[in-house]
Amino acid sequence: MTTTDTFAVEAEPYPFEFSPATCALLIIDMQRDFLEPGGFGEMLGNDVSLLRRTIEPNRKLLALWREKGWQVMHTREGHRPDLGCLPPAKKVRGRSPTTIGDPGPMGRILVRGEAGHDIIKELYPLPTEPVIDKPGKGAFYQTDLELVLKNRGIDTLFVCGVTTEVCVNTTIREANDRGFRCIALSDCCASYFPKFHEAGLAMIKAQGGIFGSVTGSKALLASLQAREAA
Ligand code: TIU
Repeated sequence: MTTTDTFAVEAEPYPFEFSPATCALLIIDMQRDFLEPGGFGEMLGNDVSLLRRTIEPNRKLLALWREKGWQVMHTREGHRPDLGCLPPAKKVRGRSPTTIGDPGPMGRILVRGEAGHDIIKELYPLPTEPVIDKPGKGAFYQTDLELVLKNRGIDTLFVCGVTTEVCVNTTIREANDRGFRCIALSDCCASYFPKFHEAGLAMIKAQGGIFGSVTGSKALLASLQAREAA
């Protein structure tokens, strides 16, 4: 691969071209707190099993990205142990008897360093893969993600993770405003509400791809294989 190599994948609303040298796989918040019982997701009243279908396609895509030597980054939503970065308005939202910072079966809920805050073992980051800790839903707010992307020469993001309409959507909107090209991988994203997953993807790709593009991991893998066979 040279830095000028370009690829294309079938996508909506039109084929998406990218150069591996300037793209990154950005995996959003695939944390135990969202995907396993006893964490933040369940505390909010959600059925966390609805997100688990994303694990296998993410695992396959991550394996391919690593094999090719392309760039990978991960994010985690969570707060400092002293809760200094937790807005009071976020702490009380949901009116749950247990809230962010309180003890749970996987440690203090949504707190950095606790078991529940960690990324699930199937997608565990390598030491060379930046992990961006974010206090909010968007991965750019109060983080150094933009600086890391700039320093690594990245202009295009393949975005996966949970949940589609919350942290994935917010991050893609933030990235789009900062001039990054985004494509969401539909089967690698999920919501606790299937209709919100569909709506979240529809909002990205509507109006000529107002925030970005959408494809599936199978289409992406197929296009890469076809390219190799050519
Ligand atoms: N609740 C919900 O759907 N999502 C979040 O709170 N955070 C993320 O999406 N990561």
